[in-house]
Amino acid sequence: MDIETIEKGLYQNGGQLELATFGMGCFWGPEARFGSLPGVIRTRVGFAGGHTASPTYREIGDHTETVQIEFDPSIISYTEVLKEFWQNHYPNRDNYKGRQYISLLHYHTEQQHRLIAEAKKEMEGQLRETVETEISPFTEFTTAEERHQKYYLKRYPKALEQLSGLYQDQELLRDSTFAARLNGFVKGYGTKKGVIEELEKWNIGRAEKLFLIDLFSKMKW
Ligand code: MHO
Repeated sequence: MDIETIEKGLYQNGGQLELATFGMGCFWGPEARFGSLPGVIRTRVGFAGGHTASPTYREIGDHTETVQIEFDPSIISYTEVLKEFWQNHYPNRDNYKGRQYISLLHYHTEQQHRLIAEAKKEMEGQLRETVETEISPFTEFTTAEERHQKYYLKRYPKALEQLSGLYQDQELLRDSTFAARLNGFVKGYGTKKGVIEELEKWNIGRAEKLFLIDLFSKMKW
């Protein structure tokens, strides 16, 4: 069974997926955090927000480490994404490495822009200070090197071996919802029971669902 076919039902839900792009420090952690959320279909890490050409991890230029997610807004709203964003990093800390780790929000639509303004006001009320997140329209996202994608899951080579039938190449692993959940799980977001309960709700075939649940339940880490 290949993962693309299995997961197709998840995003051909009749609805449209939405993009969100943001930086909140080293991108490994937030990729895992957002990857664990129901409604988040894909996560990728990369570089955005700067002007220098072809950023890489070593030559990041004036770009910022960012996470880009695709989500199903009928399951998780952009406002909920923003809440998760601001409640899980301190947006006003001193940045010791130029722009690499700044708090950054790129909006993809005018509606996102408005929702950011609302959520920011609320966050400022909670923090009792001005939120210094850089807010600007999305322009470009450069995907980071493979070794940075699903970073925590890649710390478990034994698990990767058990997954190798599903993921014949690295791009399939990077773009998979199941891999995003596993990456969140190994980082400590959510429980085994929670992941299984969510898989139960996935809009995919019964056999495919049982296959994934079985694989996850029996996984040797
Ligand atoms: N934890 C790393 C940062 C990696 S993150 C992808 C470090 O302490 O250098 O920037």
